[in-house]
Amino acid sequence: ASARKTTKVIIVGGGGTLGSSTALHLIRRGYTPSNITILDTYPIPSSQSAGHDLNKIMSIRLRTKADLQLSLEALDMWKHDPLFKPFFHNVGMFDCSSEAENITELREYYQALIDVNAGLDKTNFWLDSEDEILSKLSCFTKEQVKGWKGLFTLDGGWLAASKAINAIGLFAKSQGVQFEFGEAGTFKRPLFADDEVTCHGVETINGSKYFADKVIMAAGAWTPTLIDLEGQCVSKAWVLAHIQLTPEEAAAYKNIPVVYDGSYGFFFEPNEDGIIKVCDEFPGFTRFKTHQPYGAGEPKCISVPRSHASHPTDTYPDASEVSIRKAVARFLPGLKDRPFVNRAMCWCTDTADSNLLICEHPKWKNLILATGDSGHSFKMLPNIGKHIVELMEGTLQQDLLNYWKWRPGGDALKSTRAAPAEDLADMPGWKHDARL
Ligand code: FSA
Repeated sequence: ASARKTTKVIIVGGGGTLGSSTALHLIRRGYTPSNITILDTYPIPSSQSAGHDLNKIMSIRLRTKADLQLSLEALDMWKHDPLFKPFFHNVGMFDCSSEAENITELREYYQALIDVNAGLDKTNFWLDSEDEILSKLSCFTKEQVKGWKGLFTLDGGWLAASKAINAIGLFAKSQGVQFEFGEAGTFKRPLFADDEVTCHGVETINGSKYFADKVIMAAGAWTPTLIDLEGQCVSKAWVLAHIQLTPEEAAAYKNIPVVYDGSYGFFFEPNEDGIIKVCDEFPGFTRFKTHQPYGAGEPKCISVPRSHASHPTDTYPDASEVSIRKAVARFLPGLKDRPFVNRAMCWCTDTADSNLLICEHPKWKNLILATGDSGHSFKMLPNIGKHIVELMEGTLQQDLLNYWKWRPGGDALKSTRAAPAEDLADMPGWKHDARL
């Protein structure tokens, strides 16, 4: 406990999901807030973080072995923790399809949820007919959902993502956490003690130096561009569009569950301003460049994110417009020709096996990596930081240590997805200002 009072921690990317959660759990565990420094290019909630979004999906997933424990812990905190509760819209989620193969997979997934013996039979239901679907999703017509089947869960819904990170930021500020943004908060390189092995700080691009006992690299999709991760993470963009509804239209969609169909995409209940977010589903877009992250002996071919925050005229590829329109036609046929009021890309970073990468760097003591979200980590905002702090303190449970360890090899370009990511260089339409 006394070590907690005096240990200084720097969180690189502290304005995003994993970083802000770490700051919160350091405070909750008794670390002295003024010994915690959050560095980020943008103020918390960092506008280039994937978590800087209207909404993200909450549901229990079983993609990796850690998912069940982590999503149950998260669900409990989204429901009960006073800091997080206001941001969980527990409207349910409908995972559906009308294609035989996908329906079989969904059924297996439903069965797997029941088989984990966590009482999920009380909150998960198989909807097998149009009438059963309409009883949960009044926004659809019977004609529209012909042949659809799927899994309806009460354990899901949407998270007001950016607002939840903002709440952590406000709490951290009120407690006295230190913040540095802009050039003063943008990582340049780690700093080492005389042994050249013990990391004891960070230099940022304006030349400022910050010193600490532990440095946590939680820069999300930017992490592999900052520190050489030996190909373990490949950063990819996913895309989103917003539709503005009138208040009357929005009222018709109030409290509807998140609807997700892997062949089309997904959409969310309109927010308080009547904005519906619609996404397609695909294996992501890379942006490979020659780039030399810290620790690499020479420049490498690395997928380097380019944020909407730094490049506000960027949108998404023409191909995404087609597939998002297809999702709108499927889910919201009445809005099929409605203009999009916002189009953007959002950057995540995949590992080969979709497990997070949360470990001490094998070469450098006290430099801790917390990245490899694999596109499914926002839902763990309330609890992931607890495990990052446990890793830092050497008390992380053995199975999580093992899933999240340093593990070069494997194919993070494809990851566990249907196909490898395509590169933005081959996808016209997203870049609108040649000067940027
Ligand atoms: O089930 C989920 O929690 C969906 S995460 C949303 C998403 O856009 C993915 O659909 C996409 O494949 C990528 O992982 C980014 O996140």
